[in-house]
Amino acid sequence: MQSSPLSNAHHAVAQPLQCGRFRLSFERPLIMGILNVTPDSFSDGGRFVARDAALAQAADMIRDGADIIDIGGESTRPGAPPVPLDEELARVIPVIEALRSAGVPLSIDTYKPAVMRAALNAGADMVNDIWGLRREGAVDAVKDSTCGVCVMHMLGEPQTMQIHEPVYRDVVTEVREFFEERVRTLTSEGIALERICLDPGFGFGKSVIDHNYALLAHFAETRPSNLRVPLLAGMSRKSMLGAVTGRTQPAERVAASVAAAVCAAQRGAAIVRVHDVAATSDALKVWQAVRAAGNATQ
Ligand code: 7PJ
Repeated sequence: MQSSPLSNAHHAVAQPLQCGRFRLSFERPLIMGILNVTPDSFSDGGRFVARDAALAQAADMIRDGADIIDIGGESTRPGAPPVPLDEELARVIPVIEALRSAGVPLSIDTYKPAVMRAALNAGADMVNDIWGLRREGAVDAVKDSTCGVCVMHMLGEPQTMQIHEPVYRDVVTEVREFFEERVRTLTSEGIALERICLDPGFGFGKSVIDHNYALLAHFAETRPSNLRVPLLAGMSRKSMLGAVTGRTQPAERVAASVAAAVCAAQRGAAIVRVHDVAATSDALKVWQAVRAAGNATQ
C-alpha cells in the first residue's frame, strides 16, 4: 500500500522557509526551542546570571536537537508586565551575539520594531512577532532583510485578552482569514512569501479549551488553502494543557506538551515551539518512524 503525503492538500509538505542565513525545509517537523532571557525567572536575579543561564540552556537545547532557538526578553504571557525597550535590548542582544556562531537559526521573539532591528543587526535570522507585524514600524523593521517572519494570530492584547471571554463565529475560519489578510498585506509590502510562516497563537485570545482544541484538531485547515506556507504550533506548557490534565504548574506539563506537539505535527505543523526539546525530539522521531512505515511500499 502506498499513500502520498501530497494526496491531501492540507497535509502537503510545506514550502521551504527563507530564514536569514538559512533555508529551512520541512521533510520532518522542526523544533524551535524556547529561550527566555528574563531575570525574574531566576531567584538570584541579575542580567548576567540570566545571560549565562540562557547560554547554558541554549547549548543543552542544541545538543538535544533544537533546529531553531527562539530568544525572548519579555514575557508575552497573558497579563505579564511590559519590559522597557532598553531592558529588553540589554537582555537579548548579548545572547544573540553569543549564539550567532552556534550553527542554528536564531529567532527573536518580540513585537517591538526597535528590538527587531537591533536583533537583525546582531545576527538574528527570524522575527517571531505575537502581533503578526501589525504594530507601527514592524514591517519596515524586517522589510529590507532576508529574515524569516512568524506571523501569529492574537485576538485583543496580551494585557487584557483573557479577561474578556474571546468570541468567534468560527475560530478556525477566522484564523485562516486573518492569515490570508496578513499574507496579502505583507507580500504587497515587499516581504517575500518564502519568508513567512503562520501561527494560530494558542492561548492568545482563545477560550482555554474550546477555541484552543478546535484550532489543534483542525490545525491544517488554518492554512490558506492555495498556499504551502509553513505553520508553527506553540502549545508548550500552556494552560490549555493544564486544563485537561489538572497540572497547575507549567513545569508539570511536559508529557502533555509532547502529546500536543505530536498532534500538531500529525496535522501538518512544520515547526513546533517547545521548552522540552529532548522529550519532543524523541516523540517526533517515533511519530516519523510510524509515518515512514505507513508511506513505504510493502
Ligand atoms: C507563542 C509565542 C506562540 C509564537 C509565546 C508562552 C507564551 N510565539 N510566544 N507562538 N507563545 N510564535 O510561550 O507560553 O504560541 S509566549
